[in-house]
Amino acid sequence: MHKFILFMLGIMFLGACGTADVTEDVPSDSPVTVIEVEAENWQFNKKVYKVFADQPITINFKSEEGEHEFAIKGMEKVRIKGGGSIKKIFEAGEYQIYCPIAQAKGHYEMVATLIAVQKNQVQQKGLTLSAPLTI
Ligand SMILES: [Cu+2]
Repeated sequence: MHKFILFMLGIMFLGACGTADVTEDVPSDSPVTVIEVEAENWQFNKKVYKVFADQPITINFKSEEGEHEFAIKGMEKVRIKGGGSIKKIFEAGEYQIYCPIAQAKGHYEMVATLIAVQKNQVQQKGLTLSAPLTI
């Protein structure tokens, strides 16, 4: 019975993938080691930045419009004014990116999420993707 269920899941999986362009989906959701953060009035260029945990991440920050700053809640040393780059190692988890220009109109609305993902979690996902082919 178990084998039958696995077989059916395999069929459903292959069916679902048959029409989807898998190679296009994976990179956009994959963690990276370099992120490009661009700020404008009054937002960052992305809502979510996904990076690898436990390895050096380069953050390149640029104020495309107006003058902004890059900061991460709870990490006082992570701060870029106007533009520049820093390297930082993150533990797995979620962090809040914000623009710390205090009490100025619009800046406090500038928030985004940085998600640090452990490398082995990504690899496990890769294994489940190839599993139906071995049935
Ligand atoms: Cu700002």
